[in-house]
Amino acid sequence: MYPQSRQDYVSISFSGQGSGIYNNSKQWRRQSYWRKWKQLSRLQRSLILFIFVLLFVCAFVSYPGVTAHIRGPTEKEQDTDSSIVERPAIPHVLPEPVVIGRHLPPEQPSQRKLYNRRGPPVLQNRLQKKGNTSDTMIKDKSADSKNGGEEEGVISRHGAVRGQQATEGTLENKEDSRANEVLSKESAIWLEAVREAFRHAWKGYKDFAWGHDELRPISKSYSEWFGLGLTLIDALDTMWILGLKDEFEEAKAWVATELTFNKNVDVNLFETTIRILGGLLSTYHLSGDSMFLEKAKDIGSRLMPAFNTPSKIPYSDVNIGKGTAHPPRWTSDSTVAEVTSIQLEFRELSRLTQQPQYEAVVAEVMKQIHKLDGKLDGLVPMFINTNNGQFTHQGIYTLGARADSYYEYLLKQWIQGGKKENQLLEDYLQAIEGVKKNLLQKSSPNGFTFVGEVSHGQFSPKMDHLVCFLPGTLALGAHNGLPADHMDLAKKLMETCYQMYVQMETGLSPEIVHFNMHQGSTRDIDAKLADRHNLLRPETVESLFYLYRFTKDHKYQAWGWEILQSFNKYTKVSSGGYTSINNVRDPDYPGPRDKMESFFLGETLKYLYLLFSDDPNLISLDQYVFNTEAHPLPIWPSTV
Ligand code: DMJ
Repeated sequence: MYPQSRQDYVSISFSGQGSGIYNNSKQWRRQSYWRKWKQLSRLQRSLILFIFVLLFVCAFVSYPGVTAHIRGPTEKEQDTDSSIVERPAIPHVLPEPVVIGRHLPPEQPSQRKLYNRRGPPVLQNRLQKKGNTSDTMIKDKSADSKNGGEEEGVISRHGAVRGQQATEGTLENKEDSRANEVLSKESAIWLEAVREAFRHAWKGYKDFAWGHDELRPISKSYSEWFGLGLTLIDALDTMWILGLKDEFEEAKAWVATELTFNKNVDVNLFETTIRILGGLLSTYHLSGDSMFLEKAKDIGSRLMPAFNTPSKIPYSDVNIGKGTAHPPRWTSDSTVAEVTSIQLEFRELSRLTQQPQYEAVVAEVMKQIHKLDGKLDGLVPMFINTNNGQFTHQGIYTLGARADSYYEYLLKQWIQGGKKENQLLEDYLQAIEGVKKNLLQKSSPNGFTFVGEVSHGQFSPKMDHLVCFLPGTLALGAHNGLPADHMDLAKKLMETCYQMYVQMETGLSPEIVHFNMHQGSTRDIDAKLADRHNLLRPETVESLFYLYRFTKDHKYQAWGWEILQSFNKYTKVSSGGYTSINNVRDPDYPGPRDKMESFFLGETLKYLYLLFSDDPNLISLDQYVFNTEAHPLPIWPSTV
């Protein structure tokens, strides 16, 4: 039933001639223009005609698509052998701003492929010119082997790098500055796309999980891990960095008034340190608000009972209300990565509070691990016993789960402390040599360099997505004066991590991949059924951020842009939030897992934002060091 009668509609009618009839009205208007034209003097008519002709000529001359045919190729557009070089044109119009969720990339499959897989058109042009697209890289690799391993791919194969540069110089510069201009506009679009993604994720958290640990976006509910508002705290400094002031203020009010650590709850020492203590400390530094420092002191002191063990290697779990600690029920072991990736935060807490006990307990752990037997060329096993302080379950060496951030924190502690603690540096350098010697291999058919695992002397071509922190860490080391070949390796591994995304049907990486190494393989990367989930992890975009900061090579931004779009396409939940998925190889049914991990806001979106920003002072890597949960902590000022 209509709520109102049809007579209630407002009807618009034209009065006078032709009213209400579209055709008649047009005819009437035409007649009236003609009458007016005839009323003009001859001079007036000539003047109007002249202006029309002038406008037409200007438009014709300034339209490059038309004049290019007339002008023909310029000198600079010709190669030395006079054949016309195909230059991708810089588009006159920027791609339509991608407001996530409302304007997805063009729907035509061909366009979508270009846009999604290679970045926006301007970037593609620039990458193609530099021979930087992924396709070109694969082609280059085969060309390289034919060419005795020339590094420069397409250009150097012609042996004309210098000559070509000389003849193309001016045009290159013009194109470069124009491309840079367009790129900086695009970068503004990308930054806004990250903000939009954050707002969308935050909306879900706010609507359905406010003050709880994690959002369950599909069931519009939440899950509790420690019951400490984990996502909210993990996201604080991201909001600060993204400039989301209202969201930040609202979250800050919750921390000030609702957050309490006086709770009878078991928390994991490592997770609480990196996400909560790290998040509070970094937000204190960025905002200058001492409330965050007070909260950090509170949680820091409540975590200390974890270190009361026979060996001084901490237990995994602490009851922050009761002040008791214990290992997991089934073992007295702790994980090596966990006990060696709490140092940045505890050291900073000591520096800020002038209370040495925090630094002392974590330094003791490093000292013991430094001396332990059971390493393989600097590589550590995955478990350590809290009673006797010895490695257990020996024989498995990985840069993935349970060992990963041990390596990251060796380097980062050294940087945090002003590059003076040589033992940390030596352990790091030795470990990287250990990686090169024992874990590095190349895949077939495309020769991607990857980091596998060793299990009781056997190499396994398995790599966790977690390992993708390594390119960024290697690049950070090289930036801080470590050997240049660390940067070379970082670039190769970065390409591999990108391939882990791009070779999957959803454009998202699985949790674990297996590389093919035998001749005749048709694809480099496989993912077992049980390993095909994606938890919205940050490691690849984290490394892209470092690689872009240090090289300024825009292909890293383009790769990050593709990844963001894949997250938007396959993990975004319309009512708010993003979800982990079960199967990155099934674009028709990726299988939502109904969980948004706190690190999606704490790390993934933060690193994407920093990757797209061209401001090297937005968390300068010479002033800050990121903890393993992407919370920036200051590099200590030199005391000498
Ligand atoms: C985060 O909690 C940290 O980055 C940690 O080092 C590894 N796991 C997650 C993200 O994947």
